[in-house]
Amino acid sequence: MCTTCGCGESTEVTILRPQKADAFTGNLTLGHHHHEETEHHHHHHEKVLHVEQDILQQNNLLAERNRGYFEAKNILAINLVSSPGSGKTSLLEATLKNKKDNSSYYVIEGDQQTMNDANRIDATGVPVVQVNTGQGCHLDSNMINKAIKELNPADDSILFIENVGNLVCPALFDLGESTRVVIISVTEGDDKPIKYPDMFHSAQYCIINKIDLLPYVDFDIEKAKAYALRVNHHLEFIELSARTGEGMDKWLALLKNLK
Ligand SMILES: Nc1nc2c(ncn2[C@@H]2O[C@H](COP(=O)(O)OP(=O)(O)O)[C@@H](O)[C@H]2O)c(=O)[nH]1
Ligand SMILES: [Mg+2]
Repeated sequence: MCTTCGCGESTEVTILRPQKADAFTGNLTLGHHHHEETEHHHHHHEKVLHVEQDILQQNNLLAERNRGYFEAKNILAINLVSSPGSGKTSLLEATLKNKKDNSSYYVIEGDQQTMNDANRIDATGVPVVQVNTGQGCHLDSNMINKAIKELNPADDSILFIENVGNLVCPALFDLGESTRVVIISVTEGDDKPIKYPDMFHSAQYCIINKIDLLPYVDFDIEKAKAYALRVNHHLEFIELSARTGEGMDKWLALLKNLK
């Protein structure tokens, strides 16, 4: 849980546009509510629980406002979650390069540090902002609220939110998205869905990426799916390779369908 790892108490994030680092909106101090009682040692466990509920409740309130904004503007907001390196940015690059519809696309990139991913998206010509979370290991609804004010996505567009690479904390934080997609790559081991069930439980779709590497690793796709279905029997799967493009048609068709 985030209050255990401490990320819920991190307050400094920066929101940046590629190549315009001087035009950034400033250091945003995101005020998570703190209970003073946590300083006391008495009833320690009880107090920690209160703080955790408070952070998540605040997050949920603002997430609903984001959701209302997306609904009013008919924006499809997709939250991409996974461990670091499973291929979120690669999938986005392949998606943006191959898009066939006329929808406008926008991207919010989340990482603790660097503009690397925003620069990769910027190279495709799609508007993007980078959220650097500093110590934080997830995006929250407040960061998304600030980022969409900076990005100003058009009506009827598709907004991809690439969350911080982490299979634990982002599961807890509703951003106001309409769709959550968890990505697992075949180099990560097929037992991840039962080791990190919250993430697979909170998603509607599961992309199994890097299938071009299947001959070299002992990843059992059917086993991974069975584990994932054990924690979420509604989960739908798409197997693909962001590198070779195999299976990308199914993902692009899903996007069209969701829109
Ligand atoms: N072989 C292979 N490598 C991939 C694929 N997708 C991503 N990668 C590589 O995996 C690494 C991490 O990818 P990245 O998109 O940065 O992952 P992220 O951290 O989830 O955004 C990079 O070296 C990518 O080139 C794929 O489908 N096949
Ligand atoms: Mg990335």
